[in-house]
Amino acid sequence: MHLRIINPNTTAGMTATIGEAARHIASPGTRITATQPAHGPVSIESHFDEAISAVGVLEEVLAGEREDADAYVIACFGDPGLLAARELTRAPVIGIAEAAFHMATLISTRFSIVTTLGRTGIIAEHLLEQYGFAHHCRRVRAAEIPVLDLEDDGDAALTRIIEECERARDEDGIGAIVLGCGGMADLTDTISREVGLPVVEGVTAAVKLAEALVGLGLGTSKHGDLAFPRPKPFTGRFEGFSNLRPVR
Ligand code: 5HY
Repeated sequence: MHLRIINPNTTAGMTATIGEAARHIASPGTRITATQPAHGPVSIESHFDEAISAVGVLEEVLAGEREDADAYVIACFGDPGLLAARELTRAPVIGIAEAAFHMATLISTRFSIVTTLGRTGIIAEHLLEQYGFAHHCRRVRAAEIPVLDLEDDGDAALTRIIEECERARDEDGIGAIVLGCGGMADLTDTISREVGLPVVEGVTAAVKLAEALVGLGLGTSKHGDLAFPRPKPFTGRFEGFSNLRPVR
């Protein structure tokens, strides 16, 4: 199968980290394309960043439709554009937050999230409510590191993340930790070893869920709200979205 993993921010180094983690965990028959939008924020750390990045996610899904992608992963912990992306394809589209929440509840009754900046914690809280996992999550914590510190100052960022994970382990009454950033995709084993708890990371969780859905012959339902968007003119910078038709 062909899996298109979309890093919604425009930092190619983070896309490479995400792609490498995905390829490491993917089954032999899974071909991974890791990509990011040509336009958008270099990192996603606010509601504004999320909103802008969603357009790039949708453009990447449309590109994937032309390249016969069998499934998509949206590799940002805010799952930007997830439902809109599902409207554009019959393939499965999985957000890394949703994937991580599902996986965490299969191995523990309670988990905490450790993300980057505290100001984005509300986005994870909204997703927990939206997806129905709020009562499983004890706390959304933050290492208080800018997202790109994961690329630019990795050792110091890792230390901060481990310290917050240790506080979660000791204070939150949990059985597992969810990492709250696509840029943490390569840190799972190190953190789990240091902290002594199972660590669930969204990119790798989403890759395995995508493989499972494709293997089961399941894709995005076109009955109801995730049907293809009604074709219509779009104006200005979005003129290219005019009269969209399903590619397949
Ligand atoms: C992410 N931002 O996964 C989120 C992390 C966050 O650029 N990639 C980003 O804090 O929401």
